[in-house]
Parts: sequence; structure tokens; C-alpha cells
Amino acid sequence: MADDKTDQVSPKWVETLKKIVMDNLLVIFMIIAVIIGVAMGLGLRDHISTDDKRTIFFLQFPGDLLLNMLKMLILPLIVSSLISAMSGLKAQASGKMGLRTVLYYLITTFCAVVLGIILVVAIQPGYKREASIERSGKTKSAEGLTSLLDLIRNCFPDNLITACFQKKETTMVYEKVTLTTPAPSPTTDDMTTAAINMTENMTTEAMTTVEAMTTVAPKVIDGKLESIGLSTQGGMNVLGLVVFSLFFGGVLARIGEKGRPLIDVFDCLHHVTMKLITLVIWYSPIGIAFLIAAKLVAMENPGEMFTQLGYYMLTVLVGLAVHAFIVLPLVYFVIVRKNPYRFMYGILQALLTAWGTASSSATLPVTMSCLEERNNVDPRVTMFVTPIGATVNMDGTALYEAVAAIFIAQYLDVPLDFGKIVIISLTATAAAIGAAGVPSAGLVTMAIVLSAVGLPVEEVRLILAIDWFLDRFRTAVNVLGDSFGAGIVEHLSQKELQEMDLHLHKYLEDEQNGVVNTFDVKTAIDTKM
Ligand code: 7O9
Repeated sequence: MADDKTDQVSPKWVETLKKIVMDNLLVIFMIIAVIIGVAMGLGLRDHISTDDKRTIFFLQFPGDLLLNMLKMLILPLIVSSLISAMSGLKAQASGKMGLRTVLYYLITTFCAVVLGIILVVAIQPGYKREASIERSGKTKSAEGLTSLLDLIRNCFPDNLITACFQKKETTMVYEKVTLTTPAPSPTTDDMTTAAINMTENMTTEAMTTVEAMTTVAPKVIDGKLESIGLSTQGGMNVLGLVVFSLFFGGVLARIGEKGRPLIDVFDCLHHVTMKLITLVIWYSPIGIAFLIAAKLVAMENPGEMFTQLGYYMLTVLVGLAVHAFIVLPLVYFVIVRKNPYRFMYGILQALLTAWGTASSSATLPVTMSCLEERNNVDPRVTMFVTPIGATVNMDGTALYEAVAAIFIAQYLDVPLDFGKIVIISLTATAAAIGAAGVPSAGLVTMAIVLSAVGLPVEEVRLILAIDWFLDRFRTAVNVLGDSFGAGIVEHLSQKELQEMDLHLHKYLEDEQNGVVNTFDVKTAIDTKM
């Protein structure tokens, strides 16, 4: 008996500890992976030169495997999730949920932009400079109207198969090039140098290649438009697939009994994909460690970067931190009345993946899995909210773009009045929402914000050097925003979800008791989980 007692006391204590460790094993692995990645990267910097592209390429191999595995799952995941979610929700419920989702995204993105603007105006990083910033890299062309039309055009792809790996982009070729603003300083990039040589000659002959065109900002060009047309760009047309899946799922739910087999197919596809994700997640610590190490080894002149752009970096990081640790948790707490930090702890793994990969789309599988498995968010909500969130909700990016635009204005001593600041806030919000839909996005959306207030687009070069570094933090904030969104929409949609549960419960009960169903098949489909 005495033995029994000791057996009971110590194992219980050990059991609890064991349970805590086991429950958080992956998170612990991920944290260790980040630490190992940073240590490995910094350690290898002494042995591998930044120019040794070959070794760095090989060093990144395990990380590339992770990125591939995650990206491979995106297509089946978004299509099956959105179709399943839409076919499982009643028209009214999906409408209400959609409205809440969109409102949450718009409001939080705008909050992020305003927060960024307040900080950049208060800290004034553009005026605090010791040395002039080295300008590097090339810029892409961007025009507000064509980008907006591209965005809408991409919502309706002409071919579903090509939409999985191509987007359409409006391209323009100009006959003559006249310089209206000072020429940008030369860089090592051949294409850019060629383009600059042309602009330095004030008036040049036609630029024949589209590539040459895209290296010069359109504001610089004041020539006759020779041709305009569509070209294809690599990358998944995610917006087109999202729009298609939403409508497909919506209609599928409404065709009654006939739709049942297909609904089961997509349900099944979703379940299998989620299971595959859990497998990939076990590999993710290894991949993350090597991604971080390779990036740190490849980093050029970190000291210079930190001193020259230190205040700018500080502004962005403080903004992201305030948004992540104060604004979003506060919104969650006010609406849901639960501990937001516990919620954040649940998705820590997704946040670390976002930080390690700098891609919220590659993180989407991990985000969904964390929300469903660890935070117990209703799958019907995550399936609906997170794929859309990964596509249109980018709080971190919006904040970053607003800060960057005003930083560039400060650096160039261009005064911005209140009207221009309002324009920046609106375009930064819109650019972040449309980023995934605009072909060759990234810096293009930045260029749209700049050109909206008449700032020289090529000056994005100022901030290019540390873009990759800040990208990791803003991606984590993007993912955090999507996740809180799922929690909040679930809370707000409780009534609809419970109603659907009730219907299903009754239906199953009746079926079990052999009662002739009071619900037709369509209702059963509408209410299925
Ligand atoms: C950041 F829904 C998905 F998963 F299928 C999906 C697929 C692709 C969602 C989005 C995309 C996509 O193409 N996104 C995209 C995002 C495209 C271009 C630019 C950006 C902006 O990226 C962020 C940033 O640079 O600030 C950030 N790196 O969240 O991934």
C-alpha cells in the first residue's frame, strides 16, 4: 500500500510535467530551432563569405524543402477549405460571417496604418541620419489604375488550370522616354544600368523589351504609349482561386441532394490535407533553422544597415510590436472576453513559422492547424476565415508601407500635408489588401503608395537593404491578425454555428430513432459539420 502511495505521488507530478512538455513539444522544438538557426548563421559567417553563393545555396536546401512542402499544400488547402466551408454554411450564415470577416480585416488594417503614421511622424526617422543611405536594387513599374484593373481581372481567371500558376499583368511599352525627374543613381544591376543610361540621355529611342520598361518607374517616363496588353506572370493567382471556390461552394450547397457526393469529396480532401500538414509541421523546426542560418550568412554589411536605417527599423518594429501586443489583443479581449495572450501562445508555432519563412501563404497550413488543434477554433470558421485572411489581411504590411512612404518623404525633405497623409493611409490600406492580387507585388504595392502622393518611386531603394529583415516581423503580424480574426469571427458567429449544430443534432437523432425525417436532405447538407 505504501508503495502504491509513493507510486501515485511522484508519477503524478512527473505525469503533469510530461504532459506539459508533450503538449508543447513542437513549440519547444521550434524555439530551439530558431536559436540554433541564429547561432548557426552567426557562427558560419566567420567561415563562409557572403559572396559564396554556392555554399549558401546548399545551406538553404533543408529550408527549401520545408517551403516546398508547405507551398505544395496551399492549393488543395485553400480550394478544399473554402468549398467545404461555403457548402457547409447556410447562405445567411456565410453572408453574416463574410461581413464580419471583411469588417474586421478593414478595421484592423486601417488601425495598423494609423498607428504606423503616428509613430513615424513622432519619431521622424527620415531626419535622423548620419550618413547618406546607399541606394541599391531595381524598382518595378506601377500604376494605380492598371494595378487595380489587374486585381479585379485576376478575380476572374480565364482558365482554372493556369490560374494555379499564372497571373495576368498589364504591360505597357513606351515609344519615347523623356526624363521629368532626376535620374536615379547607377547600380550594379545590368538591366537597371541600361535603363538609367537611357533616361540620362533625356530622350531615347523606343525601349523594346518589357523587362527594360519595368525597371523604370512610370512617373519618370513621359513618352507616347506604343502598346498596351496583357502578359503572364508566374505565381498562383490566389485571388481567382478564392473567388471561384467561394462561389463554387456556395452554389454546391444550394443544389440539394445532387451536390452531396462532391461535398464529401472536398470534405475528404480537406481532412487529408490537414493530416498531411501535421506531418510537415514535424519537419518544420529543421527547415526553419536552415532558412534562418542561410539568411544570416547571406546578409551583407549588417553593421552599416543597422546604423544607417536604425531609426527607421526601430519605428517599424515598435509599430509592429504595439499592434501585435496591444492593439490586436485589446480588440480580441474587448470582443471575445478571453485571454488574448493565451490565444497567442496557442499559435506561437505559426508565428515562428511566419518569422522563419517570411511568407504568410506558406504559413497558412500551420496557422489553420494551430487554430483548430491548439486553440479549438471551430473548423467551419478557420476554413472560411484564414484562407481569405492570408490573401487580403496584411496588417503588418500595411503598417510597414505607411511608415516607409513617410520615411522616404522625410528623407527627401518633401513636406507632407494632412491631405497627403490621409491619401497615404488609404492607399497603404488598399495596397495591403490587394497585395496578393497584384502581379509582381511586394515593392509594386509600395510604389503605388509612393506615386499616389507624388513621391519618386525609385526611392524605394532607400529601404531595400533591410526589407528582408522587416519582412519577417510584418509577416508574423500578418499571421497574428488572421488568427485573431478567426477567434473573433467565431465568437461573433456563435449563434449561427449553434443553430446549425442543433439542426444537425436533431437530424442525426431522428435518423437513429428511425423517425421519418422532418428535415429534407438540403437542410442536412446546409447544416453538416
Ligand atoms: C507576407 F491564400 C493563399 F495561401 F493561397 C495565398 C497564396 C498566395 C495567400 C497569399 C498569396 C500571395 O501571393 N501573397 C502575397 C503577399 C503576394 C505578394 C506580396 C505579399 C506581401 O507579403 C508580405 C509582405 O511582404 O509584407 C509578407 N511577406 O505576409 O507573406
